Amino acid sequence: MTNAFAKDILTGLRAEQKHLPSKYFYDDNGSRIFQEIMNMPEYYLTDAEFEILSLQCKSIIDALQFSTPFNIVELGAGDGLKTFKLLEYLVKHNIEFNYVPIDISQEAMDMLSKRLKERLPGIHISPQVGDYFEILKKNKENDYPSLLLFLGSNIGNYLDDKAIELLQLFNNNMKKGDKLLIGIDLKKNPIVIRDAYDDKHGITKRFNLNLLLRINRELNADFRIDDFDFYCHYNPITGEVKSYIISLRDQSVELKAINETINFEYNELIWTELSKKYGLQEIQELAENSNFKLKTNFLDCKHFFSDSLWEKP
Ligand code: AVI
Repeated sequence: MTNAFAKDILTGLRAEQKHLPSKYFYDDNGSRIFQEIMNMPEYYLTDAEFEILSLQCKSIIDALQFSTPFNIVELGAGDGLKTFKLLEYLVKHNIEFNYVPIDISQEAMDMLSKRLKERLPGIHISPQVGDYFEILKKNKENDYPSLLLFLGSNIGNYLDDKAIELLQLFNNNMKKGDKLLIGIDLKKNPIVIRDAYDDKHGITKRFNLNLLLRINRELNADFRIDDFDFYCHYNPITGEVKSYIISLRDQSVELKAINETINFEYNELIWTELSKKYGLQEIQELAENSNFKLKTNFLDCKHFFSDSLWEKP
């Protein structure tokens, strides 16, 4: 089997404890549902990070201590909405920089460049579509220093060892003195976190079940969506939100494109996502374990979220 999607889905569904990778949530429909999540008042992460990047842009830029023009390389830029205030500040203050948004979606990059050129005339923007590391490797050759942006608590979707592996890879593709601004969701009142993920509108449930629809479409499968439900749980000690799909009956599902049948027991769980929350001490450890030096944590006024600035020493 050559198709990575088919391979990953099959490995997850054949496992003793079934699981599906959350990176596959984001087909066109899943990306739209994620926009709905980010617009829910309960999903505080978006507003908290927007507040940090709007109100503290001066402090963030001052903390970079770059004396020459620099690159801002945003990993997974999407619609670039969060970054806008930071870019606006730089343009307004005639600070020289080149913005390099990276995303897997060509459409998202075309729209982002068009909008930014309209709203911030004179901005230097070099959008890139493709693999983060290929692009980062090229950027390492660049003479100017770089600020990498990895926002939105994306790091929370990685298991501890995978998070360190990813951050070390970032590190290896950076120059001495380059900075990383990483968005990290903080531990807080567990009720706030529970309400953001186990939302009463059922949007996060739709986000999860959409993955079954994607499997139906791409692997010619016959998941009956009404026979599955959604469950999620926040553990305030470990900081882990874990999301699951539940099989509501004994059933089997055919994946015709790959000639496979998967059996589900009544109440069997499929683990779909980890969304980890960190304490400030854990952020310090994460930075050290991935060979960075933590410079400053920029927090929102409620102390829900941190945009943490790290340096490659
Ligand atoms: C993309 N990622 C940081 C989101 C999160 O909070 O873990 C995805 C998400 N899952 C449920 N709601 C939002």
